[in-house]
Amino acid sequence: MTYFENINRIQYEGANSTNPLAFKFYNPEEKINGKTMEELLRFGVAYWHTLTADGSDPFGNATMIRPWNKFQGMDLAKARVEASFEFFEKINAPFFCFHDFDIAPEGTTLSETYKNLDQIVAMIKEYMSTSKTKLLWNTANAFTHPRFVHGAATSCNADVYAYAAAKVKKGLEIGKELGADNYVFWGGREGYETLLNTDMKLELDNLGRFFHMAVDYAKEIEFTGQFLIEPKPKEPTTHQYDFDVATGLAFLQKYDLQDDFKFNIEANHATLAGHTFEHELRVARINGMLGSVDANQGNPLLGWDTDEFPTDLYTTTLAMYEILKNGGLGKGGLNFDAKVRRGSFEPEDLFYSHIAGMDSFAIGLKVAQKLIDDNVLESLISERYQSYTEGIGLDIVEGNTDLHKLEAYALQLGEIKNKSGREERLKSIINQYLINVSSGVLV
Ligand code: XLS
Ligand code: NI
Ligand code: NI
Repeated sequence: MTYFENINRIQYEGANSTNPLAFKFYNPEEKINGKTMEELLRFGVAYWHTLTADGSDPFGNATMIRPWNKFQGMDLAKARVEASFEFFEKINAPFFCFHDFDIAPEGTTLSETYKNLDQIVAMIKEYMSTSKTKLLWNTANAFTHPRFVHGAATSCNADVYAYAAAKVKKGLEIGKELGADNYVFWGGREGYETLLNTDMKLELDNLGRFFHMAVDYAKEIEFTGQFLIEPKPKEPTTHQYDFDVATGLAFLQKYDLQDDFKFNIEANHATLAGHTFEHELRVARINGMLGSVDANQGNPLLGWDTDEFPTDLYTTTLAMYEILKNGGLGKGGLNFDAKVRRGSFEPEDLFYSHIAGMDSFAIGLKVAQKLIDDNVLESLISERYQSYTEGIGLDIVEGNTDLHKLEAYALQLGEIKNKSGREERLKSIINQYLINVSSGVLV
């Protein structure tokens, strides 16, 4: 059966194309610094937003018109698999991602849930054998069902903890079966509402133990995917434990997990934490912890996770700058953890949204590469920190000084002179590159 009847495979047609169902900038085969755009960008489709979500929100019912909605239960799950691989093929997606809950309905018992999952996983495996689309990551949904009301690996209820552990165990088996490149932990309800009823230390210690058990099990079954933590500061809980990359890193270091994990950084979670997307990428990068990306954007006027498709070119450029400086994403990718707006309810909106996101990151990639090739930011930055390359600055960097020496040096200083940071000049240079590179003036 065909689900997207009137849509053919999306092709690259170039910047002047007026065909809404074509890529204008994302040319998968085009090489940037020796690698194809497809290899560098590693786009992924998020199953939950694209196949499973229905457009309902706290104030209104489902709006999405989806050709597979005529089915129910396991038939619906199977129809979604068929539709998903048609979509992956037509949008030319190299990867996809899912939660257990997105692909198969929960049964009345855990063993029934496993059975449902096994059937769908077998079907996905079959489709994958003839598709180029691979599994970027999977994860366990331990936040939707009422049993997770007080959390999962940080629940006050040990039975819930055990149940969540079982879901992760199954998730790792599924990841291995489908050859996932990564396994993600987003702390859905791992956080708290009020300290009045919370043993924060026990919850965090339990979370540390939980991750150690996951690492041990992955070794036991020889699952070789990269483990990723996806930070988020709030929503659904008021205080999410994995607030941002810096908080997550301190947690991993405290529990001696830093060598087994990296981060999956979501743009909208960064801005909810009061950071820019590129800040989170930078913190991860300079600590060797940049694993993968949930590519979306928030709405600056709203205080929650709106998960919009990424279209802000300034942000995609600065994000790709960090990713290129990181030497790429390794096993990670750019997963569109993004949903069409509730008003964009027709099936073809799924194509328009992915095209918008893929083109926006393709522009970001090209502009970032050009900024790096021309040494634009780095040359200004090295000039700015020039004082650390000689004299007292070099002594500081090389660890050859102490407070006595620095005091003696400071006492003989005359008036200290600083230089301008040139922020506005830099922003206008980035604008110039954005316009010139995307219009083909600078190649
Ligand atoms: C929710 C998260 C979630 C994770 C996967 O805000 O972004 O979708 O990516 O559990
Ligand atoms: Ni996400
Ligand atoms: Ni999110």
